[in-house]
Amino acid sequence: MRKRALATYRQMVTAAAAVPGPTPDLAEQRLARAIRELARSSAAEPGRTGLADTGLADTGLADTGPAEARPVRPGSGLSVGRCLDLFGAQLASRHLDLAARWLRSRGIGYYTIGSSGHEGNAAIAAAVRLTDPALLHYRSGAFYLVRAAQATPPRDGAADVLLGLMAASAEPIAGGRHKVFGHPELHVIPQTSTIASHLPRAMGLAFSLARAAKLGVETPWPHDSIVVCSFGDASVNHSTAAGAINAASYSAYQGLPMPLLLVCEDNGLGISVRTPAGWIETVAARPRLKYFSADGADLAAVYDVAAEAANWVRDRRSPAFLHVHMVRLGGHAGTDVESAYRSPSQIAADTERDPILGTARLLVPRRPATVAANLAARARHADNWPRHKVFGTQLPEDEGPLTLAQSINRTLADAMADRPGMLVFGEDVARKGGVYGLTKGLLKSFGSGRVFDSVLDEQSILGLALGAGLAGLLPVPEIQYLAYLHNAIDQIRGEAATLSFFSRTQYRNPMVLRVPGLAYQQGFGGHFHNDNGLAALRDIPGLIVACPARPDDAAGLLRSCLGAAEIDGSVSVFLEPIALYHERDLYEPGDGGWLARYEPPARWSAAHVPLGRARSYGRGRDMTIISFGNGVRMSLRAARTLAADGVGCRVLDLRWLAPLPFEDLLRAAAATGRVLIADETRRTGGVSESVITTLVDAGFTGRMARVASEDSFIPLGDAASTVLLSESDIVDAARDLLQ
Ligand SMILES: Cc1ncc(C[n+]2csc(CCOP(=O)(O)OP(=O)(O)O)c2C)c(N)n1
Repeated sequence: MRKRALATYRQMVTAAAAVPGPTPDLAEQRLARAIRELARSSAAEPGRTGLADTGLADTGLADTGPAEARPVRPGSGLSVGRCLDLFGAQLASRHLDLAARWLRSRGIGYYTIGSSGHEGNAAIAAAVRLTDPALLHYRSGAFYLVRAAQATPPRDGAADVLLGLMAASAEPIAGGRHKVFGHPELHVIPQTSTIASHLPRAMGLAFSLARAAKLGVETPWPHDSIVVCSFGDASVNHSTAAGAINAASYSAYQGLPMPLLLVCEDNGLGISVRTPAGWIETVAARPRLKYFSADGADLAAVYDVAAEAANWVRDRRSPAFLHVHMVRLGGHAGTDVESAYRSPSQIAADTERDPILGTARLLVPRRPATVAANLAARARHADNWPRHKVFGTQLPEDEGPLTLAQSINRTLADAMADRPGMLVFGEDVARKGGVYGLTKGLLKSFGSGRVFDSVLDEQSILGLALGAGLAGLLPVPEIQYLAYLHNAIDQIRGEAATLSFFSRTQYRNPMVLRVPGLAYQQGFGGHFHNDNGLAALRDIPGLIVACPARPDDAAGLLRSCLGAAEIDGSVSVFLEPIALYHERDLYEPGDGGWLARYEPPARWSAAHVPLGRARSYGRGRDMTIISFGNGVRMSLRAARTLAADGVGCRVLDLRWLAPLPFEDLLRAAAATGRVLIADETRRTGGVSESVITTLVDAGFTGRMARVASEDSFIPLGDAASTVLLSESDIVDAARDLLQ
């Protein structure tokens, strides 16, 4: 999939670079140069430009053959193959928006109003005919690209658009006079930037197509054409739109033919002004104007509804109003500072409805459920579980506050009670119940067929898990200490993480690997029992690394990892901070601040910890301390010390170390503009390197500092504290950062 997207993009830029022109003018020369650069940068580092990296795994759907003819969703008229083509157009349109800003930043592009968030209009182009005249909204990049591809021979629509952005004289419709979507061969009639001013003409054209046919006068369009006219939601209030909609309805009411498909691309905003909820529906509620609506993030729905609406207009020669719910991504235009009038949560909510991701989800096979839905379904069946057989008369939710170790133990037991195929195995996990008691009682409850001591060989433990996952079981192996994972890590790197990738998702080996690790065991055990190196895990593509700090998070994170394994075949490493296993207190001895109650099944869905969501403590406005694992408790204690100095901190527990919780991280950093990362892993190759890089890449301009453990193995005895991050390191660094 990604390859295909990249190919589309490269094709697009190479073709644009080769746009012919008898005497290339300066703009064209600049364009060619700009595009060559763009092509080079995107080819070299697609992720860095943000142009081609959709974060999608290869789905295997790029195959040709019968699979492409199947509906992309049962009951939809959109085939997989067509959907892939439209997805290419959607991506190319998004790239064009990015290219517009890129060109602008170099002073060689002159227009940055984009189509981002509106790419669902690709399906509208697919649902009507090439020969249906179209008068388009200025966010119709994807529509235009689909149309261009429909021409014989296909046109390179991306090149047309790029030339328009650069005001090049070779631009095919306006000759560089303005950036418009238009081309006679594509039957796209160009529009000016005066919003809604094209609606009266569209109405007039629909009327005239029918009238010309009646009069026996030839037009450039077949007699059964329909007119497609798209516009924004704020634009419907303009008197030109109101007049045209009224005239269309009025004509139809009188029984006159009016083959007009009005398409309102509703993103809820007109620059900064919100369209009241329900307003568009009232505008469209006109006599003889048939109303249709679709979710613009759902390409199959847009296609099906647009096809139905187009057929309705074509067959009856009567107007229809297609209301498509879009989002606007990246502001109104390149110059627009959206944060001045929209809250971060509103902006973030729109990104959740990104149509590109919507199409990607459509194309990714075997996505029957989300982890949240999986949890909700399990909660519904909770009454039927043999929970009392496992827990006796006292269910874990009635036990009172639990430690991290107890919480993990109860979560494992609950998960096993509900999943007959779940296995727990590793060194000493069965009879002994684990070195730290984490698997205590499981053998008794579930028997030796499901809970067993393995051979003393980490490679075999992981091999067993790989085979179990392949066979349809849900393996939850344990590697006794993080340091001992390394002698077998290729089973994770070279086998577990790659099977799905190299088999194009035809095979998978779901697994949740529990690994007690990290340091702070008061000098006991030295490096091999205090390993704080995670780089080897964080570097494995697709591997999920979860690290709970608190008992309640441990339960939520573990359930999410199990759910992801079941649903997606994910491989997760569940890294348990040994030093926090039996910790009870946060600030003072006996305060019980590090204990938490166990959630009953009915609350699992509400207490769900989605992959990629961090946890925030406090609302201080002076500084954000970002941490994980043992660092969370130290940071909370440091925050209390700093509060006594009058410094307000908030603490962010990353919880997920791979992939990092990108958006929560940025939000927490932006909330104070001052970030301290408290990282118990090593300064080199540790987690804080990635956190800093993430912030820098995202354009965070506030102050940043980090404290981490030394680049050292961890010695025995008191010497351990000389290399490990300490609470006082955090307090000192915070004070320095405030200077
Ligand atoms: C007649 C007219 N008045 C003002 C403008 C300035 N303007 C450009 S876009 C826009 C908002 C249009 O919003 P909407 O119709 O919802 O489309 P969207 O940009 O949200 O897709 C305005 C006010 C214009 N182009 N034309």
